[in-house]
Amino acid sequence: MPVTRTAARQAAEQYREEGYAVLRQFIDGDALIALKAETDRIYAEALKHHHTWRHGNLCFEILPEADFGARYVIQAYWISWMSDHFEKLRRSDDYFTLLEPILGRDIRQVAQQIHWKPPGAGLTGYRFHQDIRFRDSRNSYVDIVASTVNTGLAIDPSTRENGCLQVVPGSHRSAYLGLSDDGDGQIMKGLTAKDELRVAGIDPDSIVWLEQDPGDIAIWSLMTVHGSLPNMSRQDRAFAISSYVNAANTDRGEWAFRDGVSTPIGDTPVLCKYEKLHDNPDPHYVEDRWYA
Ligand SMILES: O=C(O)CCC(=O)C(=O)O
Ligand SMILES: [Fe+2]
Repeated sequence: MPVTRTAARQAAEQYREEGYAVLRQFIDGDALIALKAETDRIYAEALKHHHTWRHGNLCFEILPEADFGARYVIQAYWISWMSDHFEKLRRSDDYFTLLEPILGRDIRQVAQQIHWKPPGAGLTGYRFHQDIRFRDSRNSYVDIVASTVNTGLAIDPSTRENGCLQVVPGSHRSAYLGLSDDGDGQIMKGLTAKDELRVAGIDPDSIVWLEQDPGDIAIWSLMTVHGSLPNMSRQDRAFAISSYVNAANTDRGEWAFRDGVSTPIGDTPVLCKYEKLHDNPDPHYVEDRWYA
């Protein structure tokens, strides 16, 4: 069933009030089955690489067997470059219906990711943070917070056991809190201590666990405090994250909608949020062992 404008308006309203919302059954039926099959295909393709691999904006983040006993894929970036399915999904009518009440009719996309939490992989949690920490080039945007919305589509069930998203309602009104910036700032290493939240003025009891059935989509802002635990179950959690920006306020990102019209990616990748795109646009391995 297509997303209704009423449901999208309600989600936008909750997003403005609380900093997040969930729209249930954003994708269902055969479309959901096809999405799951395509996600499995991408995982298998990524798993052919022994280490993290990059080509333009396309990237597979690999945990190598040398360090983890088995090889795991934990993230893929900009799969539009290898998947016609995801290329069409990111600029589908349903996404436009969801985004228009928040961003208007001219929309670019600066992030397209799948996150997996393969059972046994260990490093599959995301400490609490605000996504603005991942926007290095803030000068490339006017009013970056109001111009951006992040979306997370559950492909597998996303549950307490396998590390669903957790959000702090109302935190989108706060300043940047510096959560998880200590040490090397890697958000996938370790867990957030409750005291770290308290020191930042957040009551750990206010955290909302956003369980999602496959096809449910969550939205949150660049300032909304959120995180997720590592997978403690035998069920993987594939989750498709896309970040969209009001195109009037940036020249970053791939076009998604021009005056509401779905717009495909061009022949070459454009600068999104990966700053080093033009340094080495050819296929290459990245062996930085950030997890060590
Ligand atoms: O996949 C998740 O659970 C959350 C990921 C996240 O918050 C991020 O990548 O910024
Ligand atoms: Fe995040």
